[in-house]
Amino acid sequence: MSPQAHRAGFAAILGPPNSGKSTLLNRLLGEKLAIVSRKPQTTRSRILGILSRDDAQLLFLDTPGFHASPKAFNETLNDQVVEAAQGCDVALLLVDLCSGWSEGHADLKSRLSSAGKPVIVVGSKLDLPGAKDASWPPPQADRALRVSALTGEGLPKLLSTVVELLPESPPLYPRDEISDRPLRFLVAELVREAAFEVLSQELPYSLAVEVVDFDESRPDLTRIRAELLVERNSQKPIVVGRGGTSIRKIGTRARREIERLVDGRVHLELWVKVEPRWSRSAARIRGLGYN
Ligand SMILES: Nc1nc2c(ncn2[C@@H]2O[C@H](COP(=O)(O)OP(=O)(O)OP(=O)(O)O)[C@@H](O)[C@H]2O)c(=O)[nH]1
Ligand SMILES: [Mg+2]
Repeated sequence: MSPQAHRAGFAAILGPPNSGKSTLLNRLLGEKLAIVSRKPQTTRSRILGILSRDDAQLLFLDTPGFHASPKAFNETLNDQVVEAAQGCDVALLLVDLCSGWSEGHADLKSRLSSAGKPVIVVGSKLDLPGAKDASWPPPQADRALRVSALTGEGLPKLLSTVVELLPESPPLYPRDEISDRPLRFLVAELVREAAFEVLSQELPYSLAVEVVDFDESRPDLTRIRAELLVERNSQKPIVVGRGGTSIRKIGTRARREIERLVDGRVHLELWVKVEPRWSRSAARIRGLGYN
């Protein structure tokens, strides 16, 4: 292969909940595409982040945390993880250095290796105290490196390792695109992230966000109306907060992030709506973009 040949392909970011997958994606792209929180199971759907360089186009797939649970909603999540892994050229298997290698890692690693996928085992959160002393690399890893998505340490090496494993190919997506998800979905996710931050422990797990109106007709202001869906009447006052304080805080935080994403002024209107059992309906989950 000639040294200047262009490469392109998919790298799936896999790992247990909270291992830092979404943070890594955002840092690699330099954009807030995927939402991040301290709570596990933040990511609900596959998100593609596109990094176009002169020599290569890297297509990173953020995925929900990998784990087993009998609930319909969690099964949908696990299917996506397996699907993302099967469709990729390279798998990045994240290991939080402070939590270590688990049975889930070993299982996924052996499934990927028997499917012939190159796997880079990525130790995450290298900046945390104790991370550098944690046992490394895991014995099952044939390629392993450690990174911090917070400081950027190890990321250039990670990128060059991924590029070497990608097939020779022209770019697969337009070079100016950063994601395959519509802006509406990214906006809904930023509202969900703000709700995570403001409500913290009180957040109903089954909170979803739907952008119901997205008006870009004025050049100086984007008007957005979004609904926060909860499953029970009793959850509505939690999201609204006393005298509306929580919903106002969510709106302020989300608006700031959305203004960065759309690069302009935003008017954001939020409503809380009770929609019983949305998380039990596969069609509704898809409709909300969580797949
Ligand atoms: N110190 C430090 N914290 C990190 C780093 N990467 C992620 N975190 C933190 O770890 C937590 C989880 O990060 P996420 O990126 O949401 O993890 P995830 O793997 O996408 O989690 P799920 O989507 O829930 O599966 C957040 O509080 C992040 O701020 C890192 O490099 N250093
Ligand atoms: Mg995530």
